[in-house]
Amino acid sequence: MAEIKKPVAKAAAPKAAEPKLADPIAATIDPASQEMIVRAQKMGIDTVFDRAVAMKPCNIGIQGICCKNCAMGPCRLPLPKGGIEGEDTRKGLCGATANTIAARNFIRMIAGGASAHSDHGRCVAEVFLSAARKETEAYKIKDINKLLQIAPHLGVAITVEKDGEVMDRDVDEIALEVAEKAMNEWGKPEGELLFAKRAPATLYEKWKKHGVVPRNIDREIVEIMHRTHMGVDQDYKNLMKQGTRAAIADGWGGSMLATDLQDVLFGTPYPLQSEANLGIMKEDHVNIIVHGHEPVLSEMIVAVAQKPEMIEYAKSKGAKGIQLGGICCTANEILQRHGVPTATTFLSQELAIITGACDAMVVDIQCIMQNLANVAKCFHTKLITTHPIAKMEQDNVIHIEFDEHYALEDAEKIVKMGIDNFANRGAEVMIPHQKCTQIAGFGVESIQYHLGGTFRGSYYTLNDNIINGRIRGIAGVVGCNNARTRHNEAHIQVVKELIKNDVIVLTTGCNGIACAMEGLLTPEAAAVHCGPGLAEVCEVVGIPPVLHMGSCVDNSRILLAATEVVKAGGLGKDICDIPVAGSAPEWMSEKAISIGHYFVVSGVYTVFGVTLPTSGAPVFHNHICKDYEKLYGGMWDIEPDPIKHAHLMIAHIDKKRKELGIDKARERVLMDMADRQALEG
Ligand code: SF4
Ligand code: MSK
Repeated sequence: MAEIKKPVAKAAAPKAAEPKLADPIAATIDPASQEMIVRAQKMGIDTVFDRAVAMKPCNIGIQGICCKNCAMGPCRLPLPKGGIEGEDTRKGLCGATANTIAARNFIRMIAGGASAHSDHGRCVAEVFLSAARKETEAYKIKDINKLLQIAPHLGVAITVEKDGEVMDRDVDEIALEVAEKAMNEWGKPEGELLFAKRAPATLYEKWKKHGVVPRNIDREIVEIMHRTHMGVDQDYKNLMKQGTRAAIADGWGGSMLATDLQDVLFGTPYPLQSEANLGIMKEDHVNIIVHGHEPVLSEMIVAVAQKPEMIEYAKSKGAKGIQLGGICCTANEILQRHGVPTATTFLSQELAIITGACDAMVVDIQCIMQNLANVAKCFHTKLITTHPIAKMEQDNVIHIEFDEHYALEDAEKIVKMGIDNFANRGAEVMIPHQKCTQIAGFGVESIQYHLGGTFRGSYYTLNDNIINGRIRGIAGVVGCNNARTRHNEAHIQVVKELIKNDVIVLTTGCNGIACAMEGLLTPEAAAVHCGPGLAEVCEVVGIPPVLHMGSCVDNSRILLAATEVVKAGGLGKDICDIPVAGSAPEWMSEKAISIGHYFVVSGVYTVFGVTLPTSGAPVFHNHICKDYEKLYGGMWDIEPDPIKHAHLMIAHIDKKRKELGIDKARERVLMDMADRQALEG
C-alpha cells in the first residue's frame, strides 16, 4: 500500500510572521478570562481566543452547502452574491441540490448531537443496571421517589396484587425492571419510544399524525447516516422528517433517560448555594477540575475528595484541603447535586490551566478541547482522560480508564494523583479573584415546590402569574460558547433583556454557567435586573429570575416543565400554546442543533445566535421555519444581535398571550379549574 509521506522542508522556510493574537477585551466580557488570556499571551501559549483570530471559518461550509458525502466531492454550492433570481440551478456532481445538501448536513448534525446525548444516557443506564443487579458497591438507588415516578412511564408496575390486596412492589425488583426496560429503549426491535407519551397528548398525536414518533433511539440515528449516504434520500422534507424522529429520540428519549436515571442514582437536584468563576480555585488547596458531561465518575470524585482521610492526605502534602471545580456540564451535574463550584464555561476551559494552580484536570466526554493537552504541557497540570471513547494523542495525557465496578478505587487513584502533584507547582500561580454566588439545582420538582408551595405543590401558581401578566412568559436559554462571537456577551445580554421584560428564564449548559459568572443566579438579581412583575414574584417566592436546571441532557427537564405548565391548565392544550420561547445565543455543538430541533418539534419557537448552517439554501431554511410552525407549532429562527434576539422571543411570547386572550395584564386572581377551562374555551 502506498505510504503517505510527511512533507519535508526543502529550503529554509521564510521567517514566520508574528502570530495574530486576540484582543482580550474583544474576546470575552469576563474579566477573569481577560486576565488569563493576557497571561497566556505573555507566556507564549495560544488559546482558542487567539486561534479564532488566526483562522477564519469557511464561508461555504458556514452556509451549510458543502457536501463531502462521497469522494467525487467535496461539492460546494455557494449562494451567488445578491441571491438567486429565478430557478436555483446549483447542483453537486450527482445532481444533489442545495436544499438536499443543507438538509443532509443539518440532520447529520442532529445525528451527532442525538448520539452524544444518547450514548451518555446509555452509559448511565449501564451503570444503573449494575447498581440494580448489586454488582457494584459504589452506586445505589438513592432517590426512590424518582424511581417510583418514572417506573410507570417505562411500563413498570410499582404495586402488585397479592391475595386480592394491592401492595407496594419491592424496590429492588422495580429498579431491575426499570434498568432493563430503559436499556431496551436504545435498540428494541419493535414498538415506539415509551417516553414519547410523556408529552402532552395533543403533541403526541401530532407526532403520530406526521409519522415521527421514534421507534428506538439507535435506529433513528443510524437511519440518518443511511439516508444521507450518497444516492439515498434526496428530498429535503423527507430528510428533515427523519431529523425530527432522531431529535425526539434525543430530547424525549436518550437525554430524558439520562436525566431520570442520574436523578435516581445520584439524587434529584434541589436548590443549593455555590459559586462560579475561576476565583473558586484556591492557591493553598489542591485544585482538581472535572470537565465533560457524564456524572458517573465525577460523583465518585466528589465522594472521595470529601473523605477525611483524603483531606488529611492533602494536608500531609502541604495543602490546606482539596478544592473541586467543574467546567461544562460535568460541572453542572456536580453543582446541582453537591454544590461543587463552577470554574468556567466551555470557551475558557484552557484558562483554568493557565492559572498555574490546576493540579489535575479530569475529563470524560464531549466539549473537551484537544489543546488542553498542549496547555497542560506548559504547567505541572496532570491531564487525565477517563473514558474509553475519548482519549487524546498527546503523550503528556494520562489515561485512567474508569470502570464502574471499581469506581471508588479509580476515583481515589485520580484524586491522589492530583494531591501528589500539588508539590510540583511552579512559582507561576495566578488565580483571578472574580467569583459570584449562585443558587442552582432547579428542576421540575423544585419549581413545583417553590412556585406552588407545600400544600398546593403544582404549576398552578406559575400559570396564575403568567395569566395575570406578572410573568410575561417563559424562556429556555441554553447552549454553548462560540469563539466566533464575544465570550458570554450574547448569553448575558439575551438573558438580561428577557428578565427586564418580565420573562422568567430557565437555563442549562454553558448559558447557566455564564449567568452564574454574571451573578444572575441569585434572588437578589431580581431587584436589579427584572421588570416589576417578575421582580415581585421572585421576591415573594425567594427565587432567582434565572433558574439553573442543569446540564445539556437536562434540557429534558425544560420539556417536562413545559408539559407541567400545560397540565396545570389555563395556558392552552399543547406546549405550542404556552407563551414560551427557546434560545441558544452562542451555540457551537451538534448537540445544540439536536436540542434546538427537539424544542422546535415540541412546539417551541427557537432562536439561535451566531449563524445557522442553512443560509446557503433559502428554500430549506424556510422549510424549517415557516413549514415547521404549521406542522408542529414551533419553528427555527436566527438572530445574532442579542437584543433583537431577545425581542424576537418576546414578540413570540406576546403573540401567544394574545392568542390565549391574556395579553392585557390583569390583577392577580387565583383561578380555579372552571376559570381555566373558560380561558381554554
Ligand atoms: Fe458531490 Fe453528490 Fe458526492 Fe455530495 S454526494 S460530494 S453532492 S457528488
Ligand atoms: S457543555 S454542549 S459547550 S452547553 Fe454541555 Fe457547554 Fe455546549 Fe458543551
